Amino acid sequence: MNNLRETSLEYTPWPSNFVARYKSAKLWQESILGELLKPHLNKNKLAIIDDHIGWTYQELERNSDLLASTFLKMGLGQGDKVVVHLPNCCALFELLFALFKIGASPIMALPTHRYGEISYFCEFTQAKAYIGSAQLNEQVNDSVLNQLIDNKLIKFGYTFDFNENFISLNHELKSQTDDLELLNKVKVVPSNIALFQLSGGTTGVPKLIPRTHYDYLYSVIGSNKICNINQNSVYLAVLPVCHNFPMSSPGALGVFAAGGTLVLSNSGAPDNAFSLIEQYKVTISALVPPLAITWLSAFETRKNEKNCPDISSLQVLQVGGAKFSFEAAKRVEPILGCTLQQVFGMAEGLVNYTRLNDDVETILSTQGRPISEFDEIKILDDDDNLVLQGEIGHLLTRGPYTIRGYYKAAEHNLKAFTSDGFYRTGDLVRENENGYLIVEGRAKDQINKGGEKVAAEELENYLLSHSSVFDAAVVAMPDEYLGERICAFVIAKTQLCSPLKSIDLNKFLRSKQLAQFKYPDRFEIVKSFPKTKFGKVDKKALRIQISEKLNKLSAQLSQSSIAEKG
Ligand code: OOB
Repeated sequence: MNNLRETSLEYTPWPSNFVARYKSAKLWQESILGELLKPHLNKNKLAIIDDHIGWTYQELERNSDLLASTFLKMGLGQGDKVVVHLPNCCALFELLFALFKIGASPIMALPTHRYGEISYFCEFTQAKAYIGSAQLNEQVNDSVLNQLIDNKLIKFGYTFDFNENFISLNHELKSQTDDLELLNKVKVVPSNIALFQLSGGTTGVPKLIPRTHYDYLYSVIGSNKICNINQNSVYLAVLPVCHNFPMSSPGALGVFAAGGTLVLSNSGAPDNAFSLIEQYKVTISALVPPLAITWLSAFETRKNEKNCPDISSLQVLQVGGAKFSFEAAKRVEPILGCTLQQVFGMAEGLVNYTRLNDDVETILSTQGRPISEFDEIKILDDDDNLVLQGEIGHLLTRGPYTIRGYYKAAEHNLKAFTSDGFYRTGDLVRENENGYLIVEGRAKDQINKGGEKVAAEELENYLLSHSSVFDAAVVAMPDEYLGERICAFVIAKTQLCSPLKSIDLNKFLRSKQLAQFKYPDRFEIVKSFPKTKFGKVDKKALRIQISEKLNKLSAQLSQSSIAEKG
């Protein structure tokens, strides 16, 4: 087991004057995530519901205590890393609370991640355990676990199924015990890493984001105040709940902090979601823009039907993760009858919200303002000078819940953070006269596929490892539904026996076992790339090139369909 001293060296700490400032302003409390359920234990209140079961606060607390004790007996504890790879289910929270309580840090993998990403997380963090679920996809998860074991990447590995018989991870580990003695001796301090979020990334490999109990709890409590989360709140999570948005903004943890109820589902499909809203009288949910648009269209159609579900309990719909267009934002209140809240956040920290009582114009046309008056914002030009009020520039931020450095990434941190600790978000924004941010674009080399982030460099590296590829450049191409999709421009090596085909590249990438959303939606095999005056690949020109080509193709398509009809 690692000791606390080692654990604390794994992240760039806030300088002591900032620690003092955040503590004296009572932003950072002497509390840990593992204690979040405690104030609500005597209310016999339902804390969490999934497709199979529901647990009260007491049950969730008890199950996670037992699991925590089991882990301690197995030799898992303070400072250990555990890769958590589960769908939205009650057992996920049983697991997370167990890990928080013993001072081990979960790495919050997404259900869509595959062996390619998971093996990297295990290796890079020297994780002791991997916990997946057969329910995610039997073959996939079994094979992830088997490969991790074959390659000796972890000490403990579990996949578990859950249905009426297997509802609790604790059951699966088959070590139910009332002996909480070991657990009672564990002392977890709030400056420790509570969990690792994953960065959407711009580099060859995903970066890990160490979030401490101090900073994460503060962001949750701050979010609760803004979003009016209280014991009557019923939050429906249909996005993968390990992502920072549904986990902490204010998300699942916000609901637990306030004593509300969390409803978990693995499907955001409108019919499923609307019936859950009706059944559990859901008051708030969080979506990415494409899903929000799907809900809007579906409800607009169903509204006048006789058996239209009653979603009148829904007070707030949060939309974030990617830019929500003004046109779509305008439809939320009239169609769904609830308040829209735009959320512009990042797993590294800073989260901006429109406020529930903001005027309509602000709600529809801005991405909100920061949680805290202690969040510092700078908007800079390309030479790191402040832009004039209202002008577009690079967003930098520093504050009580924004990390000071990625985990074990000293070199990258020098670029991603300024010497005085500001994080370079890579987003292009402007600030209106009321301090609200409007996201205008992105300077980072990333594709945002409807909220799912793909680092161009990660895909380029994989493509470059193909024996027939000479060079690769991955860019975003416009998409009506997702906002962006992925286009990979590839130059083949000369003197190949047979021409390089998209299908070969596709097959090759799939052999790397990556998350489905990372696979390019289109390949363009070209002879050369346009270059900037500094000799770098001109990605802007490539983006224009593919966007013009798609426009032409769709014009041709609509002409031929008119001709056919005629
Ligand atoms: C959230 O977190 P990440 O880490 O997956 O992605 C962060 C990036 C931002 O830097 C920005 O580029 C983009 O996603 N983004 C938005 C946005 N919200 C996030 N771009 C435009 N408009 C928005 N509303 O995506 C995240 C974390 C916490 C709360 C909400 C979202």
